[in-house]
Amino acid sequence: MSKQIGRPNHSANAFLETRKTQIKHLERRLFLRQGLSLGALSMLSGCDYGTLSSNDGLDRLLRAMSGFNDRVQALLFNPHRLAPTYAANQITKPFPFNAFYGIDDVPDIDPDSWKLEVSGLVADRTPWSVQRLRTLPQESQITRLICVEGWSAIGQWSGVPFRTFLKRIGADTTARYVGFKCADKYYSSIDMATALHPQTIMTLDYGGDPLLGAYGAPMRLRVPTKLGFKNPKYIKALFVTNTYPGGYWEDQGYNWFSGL
Ligand SMILES: Nc1nc2c(c(=O)[nH]1)N[C@H]1C(S)=C(S)[C@@H](COP(=O)(O)O)O[C@H]1N2
Ligand SMILES: [Mo]
Repeated sequence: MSKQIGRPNHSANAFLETRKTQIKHLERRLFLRQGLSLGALSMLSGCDYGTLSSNDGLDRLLRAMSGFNDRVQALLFNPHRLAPTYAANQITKPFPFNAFYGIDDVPDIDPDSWKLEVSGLVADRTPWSVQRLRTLPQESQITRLICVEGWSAIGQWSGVPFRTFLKRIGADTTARYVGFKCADKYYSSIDMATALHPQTIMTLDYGGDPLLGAYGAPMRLRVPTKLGFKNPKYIKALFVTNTYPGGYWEDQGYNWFSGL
């Protein structure tokens, strides 16, 4: 490597920090303008636009774009901004059901024997029963669930604020992701900032009564700052990790962050 001329060598770290800030600003500008060209994206994502002839190349580019989008959305996410809340008389009745299969195939879980498994970067891996989750502080919210399929509905979900739970199990809240495994083979994951958001709730009740089977009994995550598919139902296990866990729809090309 040739000797650098003209750059003060004491400030390599400061230089890198400035560079990172510049990149953040650039990403933000590009995102706000929504005018990012394919060429610019392929440069940023390290894909060679010139060899974009194969499906494989396109696939890689699209994945890189989505990853890029995730990073920009994570940068823009304001952990203190609350999703809108509504009045009780605005609740949608009946609340719609949605899953990747029909309502006749929803998993039938016995809430009395159900246990939530906890693993990964947490201090306490003891499984949780519904009764024990109910001993933790509960909160209630009336918010809107928005599905990418083009419908939305207002409902009332209550349960344990997820950040209360994460603190209680000694989760490493500097980790990047929380992943979820569901009883119906569905799976998903969220970023830690969203996991710690005050409106992210481990839902046990809907409309003041225990959650019904179709809506994710005995426990589903309610995340009003994200699209519906990032609200896993029938959760049987969760884990804290730095390894990207993906998700059922996310792995089929839906944008992973999907913030609102
Ligand atoms: N376990 C599980 N969770 C899931 C799904 C699913 O198929 N299985 N579908 C997701 C989608 S796409 C949406 S829109 C919401 C629907 O929640 P609802 O049935 O309470 O309306 O659940 C999400 N969580
Ligand atoms: Mo959805």
